[in-house]
Amino acid sequence: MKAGFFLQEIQNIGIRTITGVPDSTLKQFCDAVRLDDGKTFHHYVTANEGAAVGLATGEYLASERPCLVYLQNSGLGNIINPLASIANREVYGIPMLFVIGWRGEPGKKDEPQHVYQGKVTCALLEVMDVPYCVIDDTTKEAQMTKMLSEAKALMAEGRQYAVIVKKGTFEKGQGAVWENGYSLVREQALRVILENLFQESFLVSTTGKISRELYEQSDALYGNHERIFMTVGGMGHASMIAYGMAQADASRQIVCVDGDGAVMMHMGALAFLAKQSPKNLLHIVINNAAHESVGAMPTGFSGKTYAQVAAACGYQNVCTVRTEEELKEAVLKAKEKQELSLIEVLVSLESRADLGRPKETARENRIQFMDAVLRH
Ligand SMILES: Cc1ncc(C[n+]2csc(CCOP(=O)(O)OP(=O)(O)O)c2C)c(N)n1
Repeated sequence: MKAGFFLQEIQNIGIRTITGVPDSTLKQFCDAVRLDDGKTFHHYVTANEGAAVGLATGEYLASERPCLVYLQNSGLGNIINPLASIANREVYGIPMLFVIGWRGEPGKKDEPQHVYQGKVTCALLEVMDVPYCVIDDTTKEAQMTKMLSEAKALMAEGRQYAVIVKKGTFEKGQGAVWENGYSLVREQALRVILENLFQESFLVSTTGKISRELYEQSDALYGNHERIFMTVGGMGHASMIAYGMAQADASRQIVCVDGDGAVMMHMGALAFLAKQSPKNLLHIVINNAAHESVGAMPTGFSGKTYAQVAAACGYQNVCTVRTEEELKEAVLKAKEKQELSLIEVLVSLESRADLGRPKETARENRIQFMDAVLRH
């Protein structure tokens, strides 16, 4: 199905606002929304999926129009609370249409963080009182039109409806391409971080390609990756995992390697970390101004730097760097200072097409990591 056709149908059922957090399964849909560029739809990338449900609620209160909320099924966890406690028909009855990318579909090979979430996706919608349909590359346009007219009827009663989208549903169309103006390649930045921190620290890395690149780079440099805990799912929680480790034993140096989209997702962690101010935690934010791992949709960030946000929260030592030399200098300074530090690294949108994935299971990685930690 063409994403353009889907958007046309969405318009026909009265939707004017599209909001959510991007997903690789929905890349063609996301690209089509970006290329629309506000001509037909208002479009907002929110900090997290629950925030999109909030926005959709406000749009309905103000205009009686339902919104489209798009998300990867990993984001279901983030919408559960506003869905159950605001939108559900036993509360306010706020209509909205969810478009959900289905990672970890049973029977299809996918990464470990998607397996369980994929298995419970339909059951979660059922228990949340959200009727749904499932679409794939065999779904005909006429079927889609019918499903969306059912969605429209349900939404007229204050209900929600979900379209679950299998991998490969939307045809490849015109990709939305942009550059962020930064030249440092993320993988080179990660190499500098490893060269200067791996041997004396434990790293907690964020969801997406940052973890995959760190895994490969640390294997290349040191022949192992045992000092890296990859937060493969639970996007936005790496810094709190890092804090959990830092507070458990102050003699260990902990480095959180975060992404800008992930920091946005649960930005309250910055305020919490500043209040605790662990001396043994270094927070590095790799900022490419986008959700690069899932198709490079720009994040909804305002343009101020993450270093400024962290400083305003109360981090003691912050800086923003753009080159390998600046990064190395910032890391050495943070090591010397021994206070809560945040280094924001501005990187380009490049990544390798042949980037690998961890070879072990998630549980094996966790065991290797804990062995290394407990040996320390
Ligand atoms: C709760 C949740 N929502 C969405 C996703 C899909 N997802 C995986 S990686 C990623 C982008 C991460 O962006 P950022 O932290 O900026 O790192 P980058 O990919 O740009 O390196 C997204 C949205 C997810 N894994 N979990």
